Amino acid sequence: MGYPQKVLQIADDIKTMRIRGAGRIARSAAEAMKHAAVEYNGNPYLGEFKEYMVNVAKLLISTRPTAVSLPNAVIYVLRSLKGRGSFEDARKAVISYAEEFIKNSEEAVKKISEMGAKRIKEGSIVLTHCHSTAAVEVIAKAYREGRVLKVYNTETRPFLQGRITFAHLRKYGVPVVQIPDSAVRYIMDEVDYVVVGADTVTSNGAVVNKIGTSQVALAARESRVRVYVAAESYKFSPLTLIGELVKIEFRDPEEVVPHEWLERHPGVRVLNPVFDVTPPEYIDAIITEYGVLPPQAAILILVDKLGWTLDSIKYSDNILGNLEKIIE
Ligand code: RUB
Repeated sequence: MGYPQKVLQIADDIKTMRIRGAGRIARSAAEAMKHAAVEYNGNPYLGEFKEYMVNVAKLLISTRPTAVSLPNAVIYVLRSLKGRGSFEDARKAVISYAEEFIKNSEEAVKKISEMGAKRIKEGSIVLTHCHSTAAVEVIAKAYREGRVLKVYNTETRPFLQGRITFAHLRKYGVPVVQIPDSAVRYIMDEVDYVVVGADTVTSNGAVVNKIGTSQVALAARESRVRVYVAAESYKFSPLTLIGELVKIEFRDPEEVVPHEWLERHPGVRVLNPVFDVTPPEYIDAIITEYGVLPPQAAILILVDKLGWTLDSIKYSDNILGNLEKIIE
């Protein structure tokens, strides 16, 4: 059985980065799961429906490898199938869990903006990198409260997500100064806070975010500038509790250099890693919807708030290969 057009479109939009940013990716994936359930036109048998939903989940999870928000959102919705007695009951459960995930996710960003803004002192200069909805919302709220004077915003090569951040901050009326990524250290003496988002937070508080974030954090540390990470709880990775490493995505060299340049230099190697890891020592706090935490307390979100235990991480090292187990 094929998948609804809208599901295929969302999967393709995530892969090609028309939908991007870990939070938006997660919400769109939940939306796709909902659509898959609404538009299911196979046999009305529970077993068949479950198999179909697992396949949709696999398709969505395979689109991008780094942001854990994607499998976390899909698995949240897939879990709704556990213990269902009938096809109709299962279909309704998928729809309501997907809606619940999206609503909770939007509320989490709002709470983060409120708590995060309070951490910024009046009259501050903030630097941000890439485009993070959670970080932008913290900065915009802080600006409305008179805490932010100006934002330095990196262009974020090679994909230039900084231009999206620029547009959002401008829409909120925040004074923004665009800088190339290479100007971060030059400007850092003027900066009071770095505020960035996260694609994945590991159980030891390391933050995986857009390539260059770790360089920004390094420069901030040298200048004793505070680094805040705005991250909803579904950015925390349960598999890192059992020592899994986060897979860093590498994208097309043509995002870095033009096609003609590559043709003129046959055999040239161009690397395009799109995320990097900032260790917990370089982060002052992670702002979540459950509160502002030192990065070393990341494990509390996974265990206390999300309820993970070592025993419950049964799908271990290969999520894609073990999704069926989640709904047994
Ligand atoms: C986006 C990126 C963002 C995080 C957090 O990378 O690294 O900082 O995803 O964003 P890409 P948000 O553009 O490659 O998806 O706070 O919006 O979830």
